[in-house]
Amino acid sequence: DFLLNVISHPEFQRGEATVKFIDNHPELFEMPRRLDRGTKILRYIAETTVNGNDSVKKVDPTKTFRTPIIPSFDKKYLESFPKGTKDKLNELGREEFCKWLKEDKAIHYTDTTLRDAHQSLLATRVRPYDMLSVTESFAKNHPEVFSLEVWGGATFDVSMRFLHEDPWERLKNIRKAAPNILLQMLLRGSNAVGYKAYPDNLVIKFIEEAAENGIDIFRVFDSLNWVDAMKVSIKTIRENTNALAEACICYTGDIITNPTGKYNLEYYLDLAKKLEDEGAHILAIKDMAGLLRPYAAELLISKLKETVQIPIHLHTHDTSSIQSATYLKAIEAGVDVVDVALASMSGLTSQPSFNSVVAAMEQQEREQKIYLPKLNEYSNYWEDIREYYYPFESDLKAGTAEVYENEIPGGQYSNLRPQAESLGLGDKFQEVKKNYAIANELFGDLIKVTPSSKVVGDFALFMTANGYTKADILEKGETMSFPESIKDMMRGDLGQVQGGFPKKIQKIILKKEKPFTERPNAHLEPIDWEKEWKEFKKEFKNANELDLLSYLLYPKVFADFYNTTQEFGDVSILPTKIFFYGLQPNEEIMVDIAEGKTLIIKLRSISQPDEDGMKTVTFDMNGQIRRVRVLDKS
Ligand code: 3PY
Ligand code: ZN
Repeated sequence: DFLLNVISHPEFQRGEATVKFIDNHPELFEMPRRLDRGTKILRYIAETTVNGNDSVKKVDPTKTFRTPIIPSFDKKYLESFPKGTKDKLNELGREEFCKWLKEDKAIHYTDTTLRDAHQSLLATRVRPYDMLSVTESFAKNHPEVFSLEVWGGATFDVSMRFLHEDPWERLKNIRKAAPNILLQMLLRGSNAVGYKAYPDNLVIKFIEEAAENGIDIFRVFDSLNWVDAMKVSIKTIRENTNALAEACICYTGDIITNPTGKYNLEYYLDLAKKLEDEGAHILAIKDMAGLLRPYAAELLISKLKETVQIPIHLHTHDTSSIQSATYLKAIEAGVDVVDVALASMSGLTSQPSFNSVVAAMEQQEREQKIYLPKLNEYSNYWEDIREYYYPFESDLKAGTAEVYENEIPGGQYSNLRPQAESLGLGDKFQEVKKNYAIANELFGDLIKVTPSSKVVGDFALFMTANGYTKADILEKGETMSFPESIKDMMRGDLGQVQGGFPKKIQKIILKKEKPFTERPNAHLEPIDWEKEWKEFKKEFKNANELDLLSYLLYPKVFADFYNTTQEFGDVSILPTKIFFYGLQPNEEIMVDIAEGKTLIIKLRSISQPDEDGMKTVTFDMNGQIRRVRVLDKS
């Protein structure tokens, strides 16, 4: 093992390892302690069986699950993959690829099932275990899909924080399972995959590594539509990687019913032109709250087509339930790609249904030929998988036109209620939504998307919890102390907004503090890589260079994840049902802990707690009795 550590070390691979290498990297030469993965994973199962999974609030003990069926694929693709968009990009290069995309008459689809769909429906909890079971089959049956959105947004954080998994491993494994289709991620510009600005050289390194490990399309946005904050990302993608830079205009308001408002048609056309001038390969319309109504889409897309030369990719959320009509209008107006999710993972706060849009387009001029019965099998797979995640379902049952008033993004909508509940405001959710709109007005009508949407949400909760009205804030705000996130935004930590923040509210919130006016990243010390790496390795001996990036983005979350992994091993190998709910008495599972090494684990019994509150959990593991003692926390 240690030899492998040495030869896979980046310095060694770059051929920079000199005789000093051994002195500089003593950690690589420590003989690894014999890790008993079996024991570690048993400890996780015992712990979860006795105490449950920390992040699962309500468990239904009567819940049963179906066995998901993985759709079959043609035997001729046993060893190989049919050619897809990834092959096309490799063949044509970026410029020609974009030309092809723009000229191709057929409408193209991005499948968001593995990222935004579950971020918006299931609190981002879908595990790679369930993705990887089906991705190879999907890539073999549906190479005509334009791209798979699989990474970024909240997945990076949630992967470590709640799933105890390495986000980089997720990416690498999906890449392997779908080498023929473009993989796409959502990048929050200068906030990367976090909630605040990071030093430029961290964002740059993050992009380089994301591309290196599998990302082909970076969808870049800024939470205030501030182009300055997106420049570093766009330039890095163009110059340091072979990936496509897809830059976003985040859509809010309504260009038809409010044509003279702040976010009018001219505003978007101007923004789109700027992004094209910055070097975007593709323009995305990121309609994070699902506010782009059908006729507005027709108007916006047809005008954008006259304004920019690059292909246009439309993203929306179906919170109102009318967004497939928006897609039809957009398709008629010439949009090149639309974002959809497999039927059972679509609708409401997620994207419109892939399957139904495909059906709607059958035999129409812009049809993309996709074999619908097969596509439906994947929806069935996810319908069964989705059941494992039932504690994370939101209780939104039908589309709502209220979203046009509150403008809450899809991903936030399903999160805001549990957040309100956790603050004891469960009964006041209607008020929270109203206050969300009021907070937005107070801040001067913002683009609301992570992280600016979080600030507006925090303020809405703050107002609701304290019973404050708009007038209270404006008249008595001088004496109030506000949540940190609000102060950060007013100070300029998320960047600048068109026309600036309203002076009055800025003063009320910041009191005597002076806001700044340039990019937040400009204030941040660049990362000193050598120094950081050395310090990092002192604390996290088994970590690698990608882990350092995870740590720099999320220090505390990474440390917790690292420690959990040291204690329980790699929990990504556990089936989802076991990961969340543990084992039932006499239930037996097979766990592949390494290539060709399978554990057969059966739960035999759980004792009553002893006087120290410890329970003994008894398993059969590959025919041997194993006991694990667990503190009963109930
Ligand atoms: C994210 O930033 O995670 C989003 O999905 C924003 O829409
Ligand atoms: Zn989205």
